Amino acid sequence: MKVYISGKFYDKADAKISVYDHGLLYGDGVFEGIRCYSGKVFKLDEHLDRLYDGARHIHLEIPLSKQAFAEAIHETLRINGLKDAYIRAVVTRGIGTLGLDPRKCGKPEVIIITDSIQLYSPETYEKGLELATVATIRNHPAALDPRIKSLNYLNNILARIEATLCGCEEALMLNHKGEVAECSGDNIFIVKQGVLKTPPPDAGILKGITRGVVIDLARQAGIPVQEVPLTRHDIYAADECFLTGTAAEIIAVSKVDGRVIGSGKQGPITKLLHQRFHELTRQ
Ligand code: PXG
Repeated sequence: MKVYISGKFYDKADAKISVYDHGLLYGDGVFEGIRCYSGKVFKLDEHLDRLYDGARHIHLEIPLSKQAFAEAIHETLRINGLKDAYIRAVVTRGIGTLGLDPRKCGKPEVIIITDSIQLYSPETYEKGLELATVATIRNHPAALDPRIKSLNYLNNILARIEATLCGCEEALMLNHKGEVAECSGDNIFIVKQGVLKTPPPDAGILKGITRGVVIDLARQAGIPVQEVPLTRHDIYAADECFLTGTAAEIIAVSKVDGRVIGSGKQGPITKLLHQRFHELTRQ
């Protein structure tokens, strides 16, 4: 497997970044997780828009146009002979000094890794995922806006550790207002009386690309969709609950904090959206 680093391709074993890179020293950078289905990169423009918006926010100038970035992704897939893949695009601040000042860094590094990803077992997709609400709240948007997919994922990792300690595979994270935000690496949806509901972007969440696709698919299927603040009560009392993300795609939630959600199995609307998503990506 070849890895792209700033215009050159390296074997996986030789694909290395300096220990002085502020991406490593401070988590200073942005990234994307993207999927390629049957040779077509899924929602590439949306992923690049989010990457470049995040870079703007952190005052990081990506040394490639969006078009050149897209070409680099396609070239990496081509060199590795991949048609179905998970793509990790990373832009770091670059090599700097042992001080925070990003002005002391040289050129940002652009990294493109192509590989595969399987977050959950087929059995978990079948049975549904168990969540635990964790004490670690999602980053306050005024501190580090969750809309930036930054290289600093400690907030999410801490949440994941807490979930694991509770015997669950995913964490339900609340925001600073105590409302439901999202999971450590996925957005959350519920169905209540035929209405699909998910927290709005200003609840302090990553505005997931899969989330957007699922909202579109639901509207096309005539399912009413509401982007509204949700509480834990809404989750516990939901008829259905599922998560969305590039890696997980759509996965049903069977239990939250020990409460069985709906029937405890993948509900009819989750199933329909899962099928539509599959048709869209595997057509
Ligand atoms: N919330 C958070 C915090 C995320 O990190 C999502 C929601 C879903 O967004 P997308 O755009 O993917 O629908 C994410 C994305 C991994 C992995 O390695 C995690 C994500 C994406 C790809 C891989 O666990 N999270």
